[in-house]
Amino acid sequence: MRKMHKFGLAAGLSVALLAACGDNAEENNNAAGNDNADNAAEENNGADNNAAENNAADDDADNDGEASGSDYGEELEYTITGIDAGAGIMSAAEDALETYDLSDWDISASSDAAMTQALGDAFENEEPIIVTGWTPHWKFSEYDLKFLDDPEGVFGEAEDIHTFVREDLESDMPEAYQVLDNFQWSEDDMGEIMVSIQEGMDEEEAAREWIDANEDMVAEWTDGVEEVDGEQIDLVFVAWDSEIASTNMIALVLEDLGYEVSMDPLEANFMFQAVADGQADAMVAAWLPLTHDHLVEEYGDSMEDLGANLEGARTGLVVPEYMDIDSIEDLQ
Ligand code: PBE
Repeated sequence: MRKMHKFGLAAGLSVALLAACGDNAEENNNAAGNDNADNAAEENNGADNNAAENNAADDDADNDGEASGSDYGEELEYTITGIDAGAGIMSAAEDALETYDLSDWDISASSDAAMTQALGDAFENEEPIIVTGWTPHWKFSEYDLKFLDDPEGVFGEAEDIHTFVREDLESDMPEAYQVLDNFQWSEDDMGEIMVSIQEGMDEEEAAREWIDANEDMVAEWTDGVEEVDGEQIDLVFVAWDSEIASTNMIALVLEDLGYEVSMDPLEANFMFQAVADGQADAMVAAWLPLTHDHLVEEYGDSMEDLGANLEGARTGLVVPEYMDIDSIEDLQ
């Protein structure tokens, strides 16, 4: 049986997720109840924009759907839609503002759930939006999106996602250690679980479905590993959709081996700290070499890096295909 919420932070997260869902319903109703798209757009903007900016934005949209980077700036109130403040991609995005001289721009902190919500709202009205984005992520299957070019390489090249375990896990829990050490899958694998969850499947069910469909791969990870008898193992993660998918999946594999698994969502730095302190046993959510570099620098010496469980992930600034910009430089 899986335990959740040991660190008591999940309650706050759930509230944030619920709030995001509530917003969604309200905006959908507005849009649906409105025959005139312009009115709907005006109502959506009205809350925080001034009238002049709304008009400018509407004119662009009405004319030819094209706007230069600076027009997008005004339309977006020079705001990039970010995720949780502790995410590595948020610091990378701040670096990007500096490197590309985008001092007019800000990054708003929210959450993965709120960011994808905003993305959905933008697509509904074909409005511009810039988000901190990454792959693997279901948003790329749901929406036509593109990464903005990053000629200065602020977001780095491809990232790998590493598994880290606490010191002494190998001697304390050799079976779990072996599985975690063997665990390796692809972007598509992770993506399948993410899409199922996005389509409404329960997280654990989506992970189970993937495991059932990929028995051979799972059998490689557990090859020769002895079953255990209800030993407790604590996994930590951050509630990014990618990590929700991977952590649920590996938790089930460990449960199938006989472990009692707890899964606790934390902020990124607390996730690293928990493993470094030995409060938690493992996490499968460290993005390297760049995204979590500062956290590995701080905590890496006190834990064990079991290497990449997924190769070829990517982070950056992401926009709808219908936007007429291709590079972060276009925002200048
Ligand atoms: N992410 C997803 C994380 C790592 C996993 C890119 C949002 C981050 O930025 O820290």
